[in-house]
Amino acid sequence: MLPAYLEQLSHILGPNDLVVSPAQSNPLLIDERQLYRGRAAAIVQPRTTEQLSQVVSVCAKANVAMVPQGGNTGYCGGATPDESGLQVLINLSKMNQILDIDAASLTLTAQAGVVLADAQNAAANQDMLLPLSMGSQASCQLGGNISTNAGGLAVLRYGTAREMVAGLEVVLPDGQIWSDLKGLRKDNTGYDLKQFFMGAEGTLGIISAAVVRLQPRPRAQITAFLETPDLASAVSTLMLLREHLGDCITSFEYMSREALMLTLVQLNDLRNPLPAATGNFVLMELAAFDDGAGLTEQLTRALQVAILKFDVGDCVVAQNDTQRGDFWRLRESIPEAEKRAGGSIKHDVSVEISKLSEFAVELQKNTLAYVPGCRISLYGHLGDGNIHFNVLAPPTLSAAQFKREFADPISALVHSAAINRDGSFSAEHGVGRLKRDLLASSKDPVGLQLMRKIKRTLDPNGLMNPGKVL
Ligand code: FAD
Ligand code: 2HG
Ligand code: ZN
Repeated sequence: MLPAYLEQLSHILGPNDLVVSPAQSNPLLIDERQLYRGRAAAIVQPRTTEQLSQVVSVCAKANVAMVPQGGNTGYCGGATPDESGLQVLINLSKMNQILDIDAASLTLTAQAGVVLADAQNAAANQDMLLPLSMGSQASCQLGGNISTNAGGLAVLRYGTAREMVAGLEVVLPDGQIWSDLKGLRKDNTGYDLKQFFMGAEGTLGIISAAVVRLQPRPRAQITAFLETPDLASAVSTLMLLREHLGDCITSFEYMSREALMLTLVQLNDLRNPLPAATGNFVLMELAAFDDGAGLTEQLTRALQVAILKFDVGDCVVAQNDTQRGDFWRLRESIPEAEKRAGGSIKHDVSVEISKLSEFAVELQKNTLAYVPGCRISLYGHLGDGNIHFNVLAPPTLSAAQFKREFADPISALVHSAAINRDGSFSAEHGVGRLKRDLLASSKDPVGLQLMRKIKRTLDPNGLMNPGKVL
């Protein structure tokens, strides 16, 4: 016989909204990186905020823990239930309606389960830009993006997910609905409550809808692929370009030679735009509100200075949308390339941009000394001081054995290097289950105490995504 609360859930949900078939449920119980395989008492897919609220209320009354899940692309196991089989997985995929686009206010209001790419397209269809973008955009959801405070490829100009949120609706751990979807630019009526839920990774409530800020859509994008000798030169080049071009620079992504070559080997339909280059690479993008000719000229002049001062090499500018797409595909395919090579030990660390080069050089040296022959796929959001320092097995070891034996010590090396330089051990992917202990051991004690107090206040029974973050 079903426990009473499961019986109640089946009355709240539509007949197909309780996932029962293993073909449907299995992928939802494993995280993107296959670090965790959970079990669930039930997997539910509500369609409305009211249904979601009733589901949460039933679980709360039965003292059953809940795990919110969006597109399940997260990197820290935050959306996977534990192995007990006692938690209810609340998957938001069916809450996928765009509710409103307001051109005057430049906002888009949507249910939390809208896939990021669908929200981007809806904005573009009305000649506006939703500037959040990342390699997982075909699967990740707005609610997941906000809950992880996702970064991505245009933080340099537009900020992280948090900076794009103008309003939220949240189902609290007891089932109450807190709604602030007015999307006001200005509202100084006390605490900014929505901030608690952004980056909380589903530990304080379930985001059911959001108002996100849009931007005017640039008329032209100048996308350039540049050869650079090293990170230090790339950082200096960015500083110089900022002086010349101001905040037209929307992206400035670094790709080490090793990361790019790995991608070209693993995805053999991709081409290197600079086949003769022997150094490392930067993919940068500028936004213009005219035909872009003037900005291209300014960029060319600034790069001529960078060639002389910082030894940068060749540069190729995309001539059309297809070429632009090809450049971006190279950058966005690096995670897939690592996966095809058997996987990597992944890190997403940040330090002040002025310390980035020295940090990475020393870390590379120490990592290679620890595991001679390992391959370091170093790339990422240079403009944000955030790099992915991903380590792949040396040719002498299988990827599986390498990850089994070396994941912990190499991650300890990388994370302590970032922490010792006043950096962050998780610049964009969050904490989840994977880095919970690291947070507990490295966060400032007063900050940690405050976080625990907030958790206890909003979720006194500890039912919302327990075991994650805190
Ligand atoms: P999920 O993985 O489903 O969940 C993530 C966390 O949020 C979990 O703790 C979950 O409980 C919680 N959550 C999900 N939905 C809700 C909700 N509605 N309410 C409350 N809590 C919720 N991340 C970046 O920041 N930048 C990148 O550039 C980037 N690139 C990526 C590229 C690839 C190829 C992949 C696979 C991942 C990448 N990621 C990146 C990581 C990931 O895509 C982001 O963290 C994304 O924001 C997660 O969204 P999701 O909908 O998949 O969330
Ligand atoms: C990116 O910048 C993502 O491409 C993924 O944050 C990084 O796979 C990774 O390590
Ligand atoms: Zn990233």
